[in-house]
Amino acid sequence: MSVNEQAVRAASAAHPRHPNSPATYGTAGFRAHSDTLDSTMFRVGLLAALRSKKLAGQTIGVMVTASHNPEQDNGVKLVDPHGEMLHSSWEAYATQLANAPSDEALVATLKQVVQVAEVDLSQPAKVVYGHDSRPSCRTLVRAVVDGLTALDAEQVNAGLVTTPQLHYLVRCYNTAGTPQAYGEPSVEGYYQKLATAWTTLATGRHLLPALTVDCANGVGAPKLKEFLKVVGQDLLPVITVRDNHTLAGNLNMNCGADFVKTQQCPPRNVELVPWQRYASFDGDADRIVFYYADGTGTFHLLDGDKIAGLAAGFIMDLVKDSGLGVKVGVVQTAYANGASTKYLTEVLGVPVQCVPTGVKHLHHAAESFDIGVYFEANGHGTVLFSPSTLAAINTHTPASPSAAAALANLRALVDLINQTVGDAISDMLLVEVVLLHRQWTPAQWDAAYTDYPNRLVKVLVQDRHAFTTSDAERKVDTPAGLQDKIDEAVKEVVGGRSFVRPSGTEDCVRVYAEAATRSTADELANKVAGIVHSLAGKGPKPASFF
Ligand code: G16
Repeated sequence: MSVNEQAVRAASAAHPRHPNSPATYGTAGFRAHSDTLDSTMFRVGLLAALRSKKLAGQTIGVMVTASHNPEQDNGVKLVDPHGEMLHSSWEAYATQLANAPSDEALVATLKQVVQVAEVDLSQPAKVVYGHDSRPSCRTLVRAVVDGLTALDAEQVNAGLVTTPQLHYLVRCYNTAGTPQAYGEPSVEGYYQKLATAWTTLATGRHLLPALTVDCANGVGAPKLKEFLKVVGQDLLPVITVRDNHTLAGNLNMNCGADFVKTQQCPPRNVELVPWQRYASFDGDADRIVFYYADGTGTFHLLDGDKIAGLAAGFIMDLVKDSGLGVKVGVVQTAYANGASTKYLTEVLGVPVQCVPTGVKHLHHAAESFDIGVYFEANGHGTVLFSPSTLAAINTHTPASPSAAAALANLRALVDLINQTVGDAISDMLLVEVVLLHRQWTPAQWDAAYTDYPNRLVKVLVQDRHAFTTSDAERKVDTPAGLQDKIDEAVKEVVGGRSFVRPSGTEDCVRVYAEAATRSTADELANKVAGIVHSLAGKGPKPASFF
């Protein structure tokens, strides 16, 4: 069987390539200004159909979202059968298809991909697609559908969903009716699974004061509210703010996890009541960070690193108490605060692995542990239980009533955690369970260790692809000479650490710096940003980078 060239050519003609359409499938798929994405979406639809055919008709996911990016941007990424990110070997095909300069070239590239990837076109294809709350989604989703239709893929429209809900659905479709069945393949099934697990873990405990959640004015707002209706406010008191996902210009604007993490302050116009718990989702609800103000009004961030420490410590206690002989490991990136890595290795005694930015890298590394906890400092992460650990959790015979209780909690935790990808709703529940069981205030959680002061800066450059890195992004290889200059700057600062890497989701280079004091961390960040700017920057050098 061969590609229906006429159908593809005709469909492609309705989705001409924009000269500025994104060139590479990056950290989280394609991302760019929404006006440039129509042809990219159509071509991703084609690729999703091919990917499903390659995998003998297993369901593939397509999520239309630009997550933390501003509202005018959009993006798209593919989800593989177990709910994980598209296998990296197929990213190049996505890039090739997106760059084909004409309808004719697209047909030729498509045929080439079919040949090189050895896709059997006679296989069926099934794709589930969803989108976040961006106004551009409506038309862009239609382009995806046109791509799927051109290759006769069976389609399931998940509609408005959070990114992790789409990942969940993909895994559910592919495991339905097997011993690994992940759950009901519906958003209601997702809510039921999480609510049941939460009820098991929370019943009979003293409730904590309500958690206030900033929904970034994104899809997380309606979805969190739907979930709260299922679980019941009496068992999970939550107040939502920044929860208007339909008002133009609102999404991620001065709020949300990315704003709070990078600005190190609460969402604009949210007054923090001292010692109360707050959390912020990002635009597609796959990230979460927590925070609170102390008695002097000082802001304290509890980011992905703090979540990793909290979760790892709790799970290690449950493993020990239940008598299960399995090991916990943690995966971080270069952005992890040095103090968090020290806490994990020296206080918790847990092995820590450092990998490049991007969920696919963390997820993959976490799979090598019995229980792998992975979190990026920006609040993206989850916990993975290996198949043998799941089997042990299900079959282990506890030696005492307290071991039985720990085991029951571990079993519920397996269902509470979305193991396909980082999930703001599920991670919110994970943190809340630990705080509930420990009866901890946010300050008690925060007391585990004190972050080294740090700063993250964006630098606009001529060509971010000119920046290449190694050693899990801790060293920059090109432009030549840059690393030596960074090393010199770092040497001058007590406790200094800094690295530079190209963003995979925005057109910029990111500079991270940490040091012993706030002022030296800021100085170091500014200095390294200045070095990058003078070497490869675009536009006038900003007076200050933050
Ligand atoms: C995506 C990725 C994350 C990554 C973030 C920033 O998150 O899924 O793994 O940390 O982008 O990436 P970069 O620094 O390369 O721009 P999200 O929440 O935007 O989908």
